[in-house]
Amino acid sequence: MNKEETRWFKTHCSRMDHGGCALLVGARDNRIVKIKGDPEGFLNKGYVCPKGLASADRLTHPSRLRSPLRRVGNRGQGKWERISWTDAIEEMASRMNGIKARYGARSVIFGQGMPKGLELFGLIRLATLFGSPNVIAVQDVCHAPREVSGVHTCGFYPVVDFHHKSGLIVLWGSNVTSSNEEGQICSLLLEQLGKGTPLIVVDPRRTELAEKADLWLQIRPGTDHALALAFLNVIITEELYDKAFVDEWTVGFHELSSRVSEFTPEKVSAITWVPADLIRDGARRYASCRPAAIQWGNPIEQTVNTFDAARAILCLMAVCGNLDVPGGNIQPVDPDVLSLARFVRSDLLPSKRKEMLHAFHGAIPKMMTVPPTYFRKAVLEGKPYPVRGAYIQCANPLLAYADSSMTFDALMKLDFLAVSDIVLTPTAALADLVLPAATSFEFNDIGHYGLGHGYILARPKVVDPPEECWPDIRIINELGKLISPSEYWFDSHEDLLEEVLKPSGLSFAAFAEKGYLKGPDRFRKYLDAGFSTPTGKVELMLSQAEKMSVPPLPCFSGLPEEEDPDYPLVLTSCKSRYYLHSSYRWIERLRKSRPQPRTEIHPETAERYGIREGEEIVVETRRGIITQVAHLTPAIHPRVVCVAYGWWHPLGDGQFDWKKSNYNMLTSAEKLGKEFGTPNLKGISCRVRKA
Ligand SMILES: Nc1nc2c(c(=O)[nH]1)N[C@H]1C(S)=C(S)[C@@H](COP(=O)(O)OP(=O)(O)OC[C@H]3O[C@@H](n4cnc5c(=O)[nH]c(N)nc54)[C@H](O)[C@@H]3O)O[C@H]1N2
Ligand SMILES: Nc1nc2c(c(=O)[nH]1)N[C@H]1C(S)=C(S)[C@@H](COP(=O)(O)OP(=O)(O)OC[C@H]3O[C@@H](n4cnc5c(=O)[nH]c(N)nc54)[C@H](O)[C@@H]3O)O[C@H]1N2
Ligand code: SF4
Ligand SMILES: [Mo]
Repeated sequence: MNKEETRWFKTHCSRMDHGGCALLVGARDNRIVKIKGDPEGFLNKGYVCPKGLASADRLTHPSRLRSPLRRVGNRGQGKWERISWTDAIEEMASRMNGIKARYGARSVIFGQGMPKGLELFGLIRLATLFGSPNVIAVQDVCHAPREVSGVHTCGFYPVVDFHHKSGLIVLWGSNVTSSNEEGQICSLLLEQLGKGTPLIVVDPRRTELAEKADLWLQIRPGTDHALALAFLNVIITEELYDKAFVDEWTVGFHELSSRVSEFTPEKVSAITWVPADLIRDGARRYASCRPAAIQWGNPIEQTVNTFDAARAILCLMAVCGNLDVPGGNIQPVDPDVLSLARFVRSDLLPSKRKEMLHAFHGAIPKMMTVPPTYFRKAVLEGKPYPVRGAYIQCANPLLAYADSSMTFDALMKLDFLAVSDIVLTPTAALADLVLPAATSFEFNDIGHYGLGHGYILARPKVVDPPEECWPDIRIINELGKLISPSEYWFDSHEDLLEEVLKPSGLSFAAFAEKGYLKGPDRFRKYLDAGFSTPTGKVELMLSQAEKMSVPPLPCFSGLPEEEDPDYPLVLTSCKSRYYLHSSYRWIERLRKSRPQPRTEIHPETAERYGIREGEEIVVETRRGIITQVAHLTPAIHPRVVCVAYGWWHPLGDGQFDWKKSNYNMLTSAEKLGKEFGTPNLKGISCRVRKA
């Protein structure tokens, strides 16, 4: 029999992180046979990481869900029957409509994990049209703090402009060679470093990039807000700031100056463990090498003090004149596509802002998705109103939300839970209905829409999905017709893509041909229209702070948790190069690279506790206990342990041992940062011992 020739497709990687690498994908007989980085890639220039190379393994994996499943035993018992898509969608619709009739639409929530493509915005549209203000997402610990604080401070979310040369780059709790943040940015960073751009790294671990850095500040986890205040102290005391910009374009400089005056490098050194002379050195370099760019990562938004951390770093960018300048932290201009507001149709639910669960907890305005803790509280306590049903897509909350036991209790208590995923996860195992999703390479999608980076990426399909696997956007479109006014939905879900692209004048096919669409490069836009804040200037001191009931100036109000002699070590985590959060531990190629959950621990500390390389250890906080495997490394501070996050055991049966090695068994959702409902994921007191 004649075998088909390999055909090559140009598309973008997706669902292995935020996506970003342009790929050349070879396929034959509806199977992907080869993946290569595309040298013409706008962001990656040929680069592809181990996850990208393994990404096709998902499609043909035996663990993959291949038909809708209905629970037949007790919840979580693992007994299922296969049902048709028609039955699945009808059952979902009738359960969701039933809860709506009894308790109101807001008692049904729509949940999403890390945004993967157009499906997040489709889900928000679905929730809105159904009448529920509650889309639950993980933004409390991922991006809302920096984005929303940015909007209130300077009118936008300042992202690094890696496309123009910077005078200096600071990686502040960001490790872009492992966790390629919001698209593939490590190639662009490495290119800059190759051209001699100096680098500062703020990280408790000596990462590969810290090795290359001109200055490495080994910070105590959870004290980034203090460090940023000390940077401001040095820059203001030594008058290194951009006087012209500060005079003309900021408000509250005087107040900020008095606020930071107490945060001397000496005082902050005691808090952060960074030597005072290194703090001075870092601050001076940041202020003098303009334009300087700060690539900020998750750690600044994973403690209860995240608002202070984000605000202090924003003030730093502003006073040094690094906002919206080429090579600094910019407000990218989006290409001409449908606006997010139009796509999600928030105009059709005017009560949304007041009705969202977090509005009852005093969250900051413009926080558009609900922090997971408030969702779980509403389920468990019925406050501020009951939540009884949930549809969750692209997420594994049992592993990804702080306090996994609380998540378990909440999911078990729901009247109805439907989950779409590509394999049965610990979360999906608790559902009433499990829907088999199609995944990357199996349908047309648009990447980076709505992420604020000024470009969108084409992800044309390469192969057909298994017969009964549906793209999330198709599930949404079909469910939408049954639970909301059908005129807002389409004959084919692909029409949603055409809607997004319409203003650009391109069809999806033409867009795919181009590969990406980018807005024009325009900088210092404030010169024309001012900053989009109430005062038209960068608000170092927030003019509406009282109204929003948030602190007007950044401050240091303490460590994330008080010190505790019973738990002498400080816990943190980082993302693994080989996995995405809790995803893909079932892919053999990736498991081979990192077969076990590894806790990084300093050799001196290990010796003190009699722990050897590769041994099983117990990590314990006041909240919980887990087991991982010790990895001894001098690259970490002796008082810090970096515990692998996202681990469950796909080869285990039933519920996949989701408690055993799961970092979020160690975290708590009791103490929260008020602005974003953020729990402490970092800087937690802990102890270790041999298992
Ligand atoms: N302790 C701690 N907790 C954290 C973090 C941390 O650093 N520490 N990080 C936080 C951050 S930054 C984030 S973004 C969240 C991430 O939270 P989640 O996004 O919930 O994390 P994942 O574990 O990646 O779960 C994603 C799920 O989507 C499934 N999936 C993949 N592709 C598709 C698809 O096309 N369709 C469908 N329906 N499903 C698909 C995967 O199989 C996986 O089960 O976690 C947060 N939680
Ligand atoms: N391979 C891979 N890539 C990913 C992801 C993934 O799960 N795996 N997730 C994606 C998602 S959703 C996101 S949001 C991004 C997140 O990517 P990042 O923002 O880079 O987040 P992390 O990898 O959690 O942490 C980055 C660095 O912060 C350091 N760190 C730990 N605690 C602290 C602290 O308290 N302060 C400071 N300054 N540094 C600290 C860690 O040692 C680590 O080197 O990555 C995306 N890309
Ligand atoms: S860095 Fe991200 S986008 Fe690039 S290949 Fe890896 S997973 Fe895909
Ligand atoms: Mo994230």
